[in-house]
Amino acid sequence: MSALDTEVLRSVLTPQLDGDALRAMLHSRLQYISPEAREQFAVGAVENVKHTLEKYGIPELPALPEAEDARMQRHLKEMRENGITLLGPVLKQGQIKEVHDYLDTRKLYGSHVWTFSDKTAKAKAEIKEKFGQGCYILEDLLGAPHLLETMSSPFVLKLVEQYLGCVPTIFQSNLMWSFQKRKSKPTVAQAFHRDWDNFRFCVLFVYMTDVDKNTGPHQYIRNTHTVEGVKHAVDRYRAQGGNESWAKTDTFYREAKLNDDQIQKLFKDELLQIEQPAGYAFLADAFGLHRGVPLVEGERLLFWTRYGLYDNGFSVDVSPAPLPNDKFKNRIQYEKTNRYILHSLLQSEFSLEKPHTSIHPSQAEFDKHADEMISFFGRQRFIKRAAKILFPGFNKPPQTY
Ligand SMILES: O=C(O)CCC(=O)C(=O)O
Ligand SMILES: [Fe+2]
Repeated sequence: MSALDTEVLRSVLTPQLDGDALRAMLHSRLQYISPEAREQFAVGAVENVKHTLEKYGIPELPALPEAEDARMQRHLKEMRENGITLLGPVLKQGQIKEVHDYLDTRKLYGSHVWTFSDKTAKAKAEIKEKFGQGCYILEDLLGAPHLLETMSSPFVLKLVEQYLGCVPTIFQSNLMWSFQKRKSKPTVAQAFHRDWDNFRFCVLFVYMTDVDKNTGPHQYIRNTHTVEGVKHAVDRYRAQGGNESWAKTDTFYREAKLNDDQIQKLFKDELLQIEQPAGYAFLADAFGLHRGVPLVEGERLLFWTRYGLYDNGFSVDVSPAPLPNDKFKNRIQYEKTNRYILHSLLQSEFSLEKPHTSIHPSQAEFDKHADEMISFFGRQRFIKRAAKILFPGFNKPPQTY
């Protein structure tokens, strides 16, 4: 049997949250299902994650003090209504300088995330010359002051937990430079798009340089993070006599097929453009349409951390494996819940035993391996068995889109 087959067997037969093959199957399912099915799936997935956490004795995050809780509730409401909330400054200018002083001693990789680079560290000047984007490897991100503390602040974690419906798993964190657009290839994430990272997830973004209209402001289309929200926008557009072909709902569901100018015009009342100084943070459900506007001048450093329902394997984009925790554990509260939350970045009892694989089989590839299992279990039983582990009560494979 191939390694993948062994993994399939192990994770299907062993009800564990993080089985590689189960995770890969879920990822491939996620890429093929409709947004409606994605929302439905999320409900069952949250229930199952909660059940699993209970089994592992991982408690919910502690409640915030009263005033903090009131502020958190306001942000939570905005997240639910708009898919984005502006958190304001989370790092002071002195702290920003300390981060940059540290990063000046580190080298960069020539892509938006480490795994898509040639994996050879280079000086910033060289990256800037040759690539539109650059990034640091996870070890240097976590080695920098203040960033680990920011992504795991009790306020942010509680807000994220409430938004997702269960204790989150941080599945990726990154520091990405964007440079003024050169003649070379267009850079990643500068056209409106949805991220399909997980059945439910959100992203903490922090500007690490001052961002104005010319230096790559983030744009987010409010209320495009839910199926309902997009339906409303499309209905309203139709009511205004909008062009039918534009108003096709699926145009806005899988990918933004319109060009960026059309989207900006269509959603002009919902368009949020964030021009703020370094240290400013916002939390976004990145299933909603968003992008970083291409830079007209200068350079911009963006820090992001992605929170989801389980370890979906995306941490391999920023590091070959979770890092030993000894250098980091004294910087933050590192009790059981936080060890779980950080388990894809820092080694703990919840981390996968072997390094992650960045290979998420496509539906076809997965099915090929799954086919070999079918003679064993029968197809429906195989899918059902796997689905039951994450989604009790779920007894039909999702409709493909
Ligand atoms: O650069 C930006 O503002 C957008 C980045 C992005 O799309 C993402 O991290 O999901
Ligand atoms: Fe994105």
